[in-house]
Amino acid sequence: MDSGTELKIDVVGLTDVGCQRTNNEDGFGYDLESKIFVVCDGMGGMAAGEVASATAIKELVEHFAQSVASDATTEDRLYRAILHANTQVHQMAQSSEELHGMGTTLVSACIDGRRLLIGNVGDSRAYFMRGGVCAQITHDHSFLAEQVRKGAMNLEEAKASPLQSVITRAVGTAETVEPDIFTGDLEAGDIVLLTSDGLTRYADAKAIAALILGCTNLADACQALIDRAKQQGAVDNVTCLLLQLLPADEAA
Ligand SMILES: [Mn+2]
Repeated sequence: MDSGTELKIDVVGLTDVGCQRTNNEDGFGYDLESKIFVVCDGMGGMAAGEVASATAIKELVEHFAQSVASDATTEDRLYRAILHANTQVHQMAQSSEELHGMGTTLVSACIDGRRLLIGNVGDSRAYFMRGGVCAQITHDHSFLAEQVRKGAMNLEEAKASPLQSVITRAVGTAETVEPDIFTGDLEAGDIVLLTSDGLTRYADAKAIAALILGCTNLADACQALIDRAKQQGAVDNVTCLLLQLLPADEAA
């Protein structure tokens, strides 16, 4: 097809409290007009985790949408929107005793023509799938993933460690934050998954690909991913946001 043709975007997001927790600190959000998509996994006492994730989602999406008129590159707009979300969550955390110390992971995708940009902080992940093959794009900002990357631990040791949820970067816990930004090119048919650790502790890239390929539409695929985590006990909240790029004339 003509590579200049704009791709249409199909999107489905689902979040589930899981099988053990009583509250859901995960969340997702998007704005199809400005083509920004985000999943956050909040942490903090009482309801603070929910406040952190909801605030980060709202502030990121709004800031990114409002910056569309600026001269900044899309990379810069995404980067600044993450820093803005960090500032807002951090200021709110400082403003009350109950919210003190709250924070959230953040994984965000934006689509700029035929380019995909991913920005992340923490251990929520982005995966990319083309031609039935799924690969993790982001690098977890977690103690165990960093030990493995440094060669100080192997994957088996990391899997057996009790330190599964120790993250090394978060949105809102400090005045500043350093997101990673990844970019790639998009083709019709490509699928992007943004997801919290509530899924990835139960499904690797291969399992994710198999589940998505076993479904005939994006909504069923999103539900199948959530169901996989729940069938295995879902000790944590589970959130999945799936995007698929479609040729303009095939969009639903
Ligand atoms: Mn989680």
